[in-house]
Amino acid sequence: MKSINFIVYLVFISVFMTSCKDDDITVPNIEVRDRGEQQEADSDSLIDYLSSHYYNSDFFLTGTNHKYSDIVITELAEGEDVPAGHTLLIDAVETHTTTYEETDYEYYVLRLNQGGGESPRFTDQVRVRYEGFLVETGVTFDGVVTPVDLLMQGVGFTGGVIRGWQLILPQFSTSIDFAFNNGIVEYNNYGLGMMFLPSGLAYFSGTASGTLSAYSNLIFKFELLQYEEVDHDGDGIPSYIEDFDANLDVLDDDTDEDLAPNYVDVDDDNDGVNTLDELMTKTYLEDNDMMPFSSEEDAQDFYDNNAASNELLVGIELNPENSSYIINTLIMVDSDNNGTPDYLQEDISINYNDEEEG
Ligand SMILES: [Ca+2]
Ligand SMILES: [Ca+2]
Ligand SMILES: [Ca+2]
Ligand SMILES: [Ca+2]
Repeated sequence: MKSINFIVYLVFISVFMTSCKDDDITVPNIEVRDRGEQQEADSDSLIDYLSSHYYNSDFFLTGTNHKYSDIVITELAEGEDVPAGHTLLIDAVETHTTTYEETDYEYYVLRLNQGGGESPRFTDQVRVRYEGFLVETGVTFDGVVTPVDLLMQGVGFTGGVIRGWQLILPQFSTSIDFAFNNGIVEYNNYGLGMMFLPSGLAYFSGTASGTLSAYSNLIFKFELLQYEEVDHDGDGIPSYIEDFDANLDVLDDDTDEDLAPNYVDVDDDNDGVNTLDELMTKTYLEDNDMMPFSSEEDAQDFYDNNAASNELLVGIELNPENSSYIINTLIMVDSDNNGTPDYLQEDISINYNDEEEG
């Protein structure tokens, strides 16, 4: 199921909101540790955990709709063999590496179901169910039974998830579809897994809640149910594309160096024409054989097979006049063909929404 609805966050007020709450909370003096040294200790602790705990692997051999609560983790007792139908975590997890805050990290993923839908980008909003617990004590510190929508990329102090989630959820896919059963949404074939995170990809020296101490290594069981593409500044360019250097960080892309990163900048090249006006709108009423789109799926298929690489899907909507479907897109025009689209090039300022010029 393709997510075609953009979510637009108008963030200009919240960007400048400071977190007033900080004044109300007594923040203990937390020693700021070296990330590299902390990672060495965290890596040992995670490997210890994965080598001494097993899960009910046979349960997940068939079926695509298991719950995160079906995952049972058990500590291996002294001298015990892993029971039949179970697998030691260290023999089942994928090991991934990443560099974050100039530190090399390893994190681990247990992939129980990939999911039949599409994968979110690190800037999108995800609908998840999850439970988080501590490597050290096994104590649950966070979790939801009812699906919750989370904005993965925050703005200022608003929204955002830990780095581990930004890295791992895009490696899974959402549900392929869903049905209503007695008023309850039942998702079908969604991403299901676990993640094992060093503190440096979690809260590091900060904390999320009272039960969580600084420098905690965290484990999450999760279900990735749905996602929606997010365009934080509503300028027509989805936020993941505003990560222009594609390094999975939107904070270091600021074309016009006005200190507002592109993903929260409505005029990315500061040429006086808003980004949205530097994009050309395009509408498809019918396919190449001049047949109107009779269904949303037809229209989506046409877009998937025919869209140009500089073309963004805005939406597919019903044409009330003839009950066919219309595809609306935006073109990131590059007038001088120099590889830089107009909206990022200060010396080109064509306004496609201005009828005088357009
Ligand atoms: Ca945008
Ligand atoms: Ca922008
Ligand atoms: Ca501009
Ligand atoms: Ca150009």
